[in-house]
Amino acid sequence: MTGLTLYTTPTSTCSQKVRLALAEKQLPYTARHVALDKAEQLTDWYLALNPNGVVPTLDHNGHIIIDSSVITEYLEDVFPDRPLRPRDPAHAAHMRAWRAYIDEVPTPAIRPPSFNAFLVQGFAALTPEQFAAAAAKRPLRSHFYRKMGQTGFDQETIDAALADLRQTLERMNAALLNHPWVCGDMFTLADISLTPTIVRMEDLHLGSRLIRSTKQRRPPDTRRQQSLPRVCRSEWLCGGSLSAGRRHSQSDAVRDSAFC
Ligand SMILES: N[C@@H](CCC(=O)N[C@@H](CS)C(=O)NCC(=O)O)C(=O)O
Repeated sequence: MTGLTLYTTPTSTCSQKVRLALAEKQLPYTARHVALDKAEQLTDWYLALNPNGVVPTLDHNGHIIIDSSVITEYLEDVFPDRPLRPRDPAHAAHMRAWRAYIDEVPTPAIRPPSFNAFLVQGFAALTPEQFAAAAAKRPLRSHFYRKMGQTGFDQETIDAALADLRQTLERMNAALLNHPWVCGDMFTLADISLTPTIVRMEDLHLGSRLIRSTKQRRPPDTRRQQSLPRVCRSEWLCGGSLSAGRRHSQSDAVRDSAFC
C-alpha cells in the first residue's frame, strides 16, 4: 500500500500532471473526485485541506501536499523508483527551470481559451450578484473570474494567451529537434508538466499546426514516435472527458485566431 489519496478532477490539467506522474511511476492511489462544477473545491472540508481552493491535493498517510509541481517532486523524493527527475544536479536544475517556465507561461495561458470554450457558460444563468459572490469566493482566482465575467475573456486576453502558447511551442520545437524529450534523452517531470496543456490545445483545435511543423522540422526519430503513445494512451489523460463539454461558440473564435 502506498497510502496515497489524490483529490482530483478528471478535466483539470493540474490534476492530470499528478495522475500522469503516478501512472508513470506505477503507484496505486485512491482517487477522490472533487466536483469543480459544484464548487466542491470551495467547501469548508476541502479548504481545510487546500486553502487555495484548487485541485489537486495529495494526502500521503496524513501528510497534505498541495500544488501539482510540488506534489510531483514530493512523489519523486518519496518514491524514487521509475525516476522522472535526472539524478545529476545540473540536469535536474535544467528540468526545474523548464517546469518554472511551464508554471509561469503555458499553464496560465491555457486557462482563458479553456474557460471560454468549456466553462463560462456554466455561469451564464447566475445574476450579476450571484456571479460576483462566486468570483469572490475563489481564494486564488477572484480577479481571474472577474476578468472573465459571464460572457468570457475578451479577444485581447485570448491573443495574449495564444502568444504565450506559441512561445511555448517554439521552445518545445527547438528542444525536441535533437532529443526525444524536452530535457534530453530522459522522460521527465517537465514532459509531464507540458502534456496536459498540449492535449488541451488539441482539444481546442490549437495544436495541429504545431504537430505538423514539428514533424517537418525534426529529423526522423523512431524512438520518440514510439514513446509518445505511452503518454497519449493514458486513460487518466485521454478518457474523452476533456472534449465532453465543448459546445461554446467562442471555441470557434479561439480556434480561428490560433497559430495563423
Ligand atoms: N498551482 C496549482 C493550480 C491548481 C489549479 O489552478 N487548479 C484548477 C484546475 S486545473 C482549479 O482547481 N480551479 C478551481 C477554480 O477555478 O475554482 C497547481 O498546480 O496545483
